[in-house]
Parts: sequence; C-alpha cells; structure tokens
Amino acid sequence: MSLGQLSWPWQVWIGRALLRGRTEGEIVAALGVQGVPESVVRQALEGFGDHPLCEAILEEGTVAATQTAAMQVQFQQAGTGRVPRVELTPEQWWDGFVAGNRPVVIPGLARDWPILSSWRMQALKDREGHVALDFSLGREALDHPDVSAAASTVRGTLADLIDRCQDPSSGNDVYLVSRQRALHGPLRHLAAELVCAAAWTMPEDLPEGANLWIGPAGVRTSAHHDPTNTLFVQIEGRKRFWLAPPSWPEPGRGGSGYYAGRPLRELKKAHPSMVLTAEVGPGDAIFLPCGWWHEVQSLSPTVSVGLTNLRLRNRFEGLPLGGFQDR
Ligand SMILES: O=C(O)CCC(=O)C(=O)O
Repeated sequence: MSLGQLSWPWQVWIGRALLRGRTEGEIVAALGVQGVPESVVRQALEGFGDHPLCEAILEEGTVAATQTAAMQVQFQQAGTGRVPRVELTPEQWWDGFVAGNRPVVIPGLARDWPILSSWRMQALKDREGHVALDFSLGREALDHPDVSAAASTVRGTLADLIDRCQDPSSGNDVYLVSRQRALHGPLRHLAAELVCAAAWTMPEDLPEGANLWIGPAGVRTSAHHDPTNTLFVQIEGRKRFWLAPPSWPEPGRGGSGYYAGRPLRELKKAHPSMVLTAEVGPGDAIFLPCGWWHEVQSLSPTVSVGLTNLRLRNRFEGLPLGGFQDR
C-alpha cells in the first residue's frame, strides 16, 4: 500500500473519515482547506482502497455504524418511558415496528377473534377440562422459577389448572408457560383455531409458532429476552409489561443466558425513561421485538397466546447479549 507523501497523522485522519462514511470528495475538500494538494490526497485514498485489510475494516465499520444508528433509535424510543399504543394494520405493524425492532401495543387487534370468547378460562374448562397437561406448581418455593421451570412441572387436568388460577391465593405459585408446550401436545387440536390470526401470522406454521400462557393474578415472568419476535395476544385478564432495549447493557449485568441480572421494575426506579411500561387487556396485543428485555406480571387471572409464526424468518441467533440456547 502506498499512501504517498502524507504525514502519518493525516493518513490516520483519512482512515477515520472513511470509517465514518465520508466520501472521497468530502475528504479531498477537507484536506484542501488544510493546504494539502488534491493529487496527494487522491494518491493516499488509492493506497487505502488497494489493501484487502482496509476493505474488510471498512465493511465492518459500515456494520458498526448501522448498529450504532439502530441503538440510537432504540434509546430515543426508550426515552419516553412507555411503549407506544397505536391502532395499526398488519402492513403498518410490519413496516414500522417489526422491521424497525420497536415494541408497540396494538389495542383491540384481536377484538373480533372467536378465541376471545372460546379460549376464556371458563370456556376452556367446559370444552377441554378433562385434558391432562404439564404446568408449573410450587413456583414460590424456587429462587428462579422461570429459569428452572422443569423443577416445578407437574401433570394435572386443565380443569385443575384453571381452578388454581381462579383462586386469588395462588399468586406466583402456578402457571402454564410456553415451555410446557400445551398447544404443541395435549391441546394441539386447538391450535387450528388460531387461523383467525392469518392476517398477522402464518397459519401454516401452527402449532409450532404459538404458545399458551394461563395463570392467576400476581403470577410473574422474570426479565429475559428471546431470539424471536413475538406478537403477544391477550385473551382474558390484564397483564403489565416492563421492557428495555437490547442495546442497553444494564439489564444484562449479572444475568445468565436469556435472563437479566435484575428485575426491570427495579431498574425503572433508577432509570425511569430507559424501562418502558405497557398494559394489555382482552383483545389487545403487544409486539415484543427480538432481543428486547421483558418482564411480565398478571394483574388478574389471565389467558394469553404468544405468536412467533411471523411471515418472514423469525429466529435470530447470535445477538451479542449472552448465551442463546434453545428454550
Ligand atoms: O406472559 C408472560 O408471563 C411471559 C410472556 C413472554 O415472556 C414471552 O412471550 O416471551
């Protein structure tokens, strides 16, 4: 590589300018003001362009600049302290939020879906109460009930689960969680009813792309992130969400794998604008973008379904956020 007659500090200056996306014309003009002749600058630029290492670094620099821009967008959104709540068409959701990795509450998205009545607790109990399935019981006795869901998994009937969920004293002790795969096994026959979500998702990818959650008032899911985008639809009861952007390092400190080191509701006290809050009720949906930290609490007995059967590829391994493994 020949960088011509330019002094070392000016060569480094050109390298930095290229990494920041400055054009050759801008660099020539800037150095011209400093009295460096155009031919000398052009010769130096040719030297940079010739070297394969330089090309690789410039490519990496472009990726880094894009990531920095994405982080700035996330921080700007986090600055409001709350998840926006907007009525959207599927196209507007995709263009504005899925493509931009931004969370949003879509009120009433599922207001006309038949499952809003046929998947309420009482209806499920009447229709499918005899079905045996796995759920979590005894979560209160565990330090990390979500991390070690297997330690509290029991087998019982759906009617038994629902009775426990309707008992106000259950608190955080009982929960049917996604990992228990009810819609992929014992309640698989219900998954076809999610065809009502066809405008937003891909029915072809059912039942794999759907997860059922049934829990009592007070049940909590601790702060974590997922390698998928989730369109989370509330069927019965109300849930509160706390979210934080993937680019914010604070939740990850002291955490492991998918899980954060500290509850987001605690972090919100010190960083009120960085942790976003939202509430959803029957028929509302919240979009949980891939990588975003989220923590959830049921404010009343709840039935929800998380949809990951989106229309384009929806698994993003290798985010720089700690060890992803299959859940
Ligand atoms: O509703 C919940 O308790 C947790 C939902 C969740 O974390 C998810 O769908 O990723």
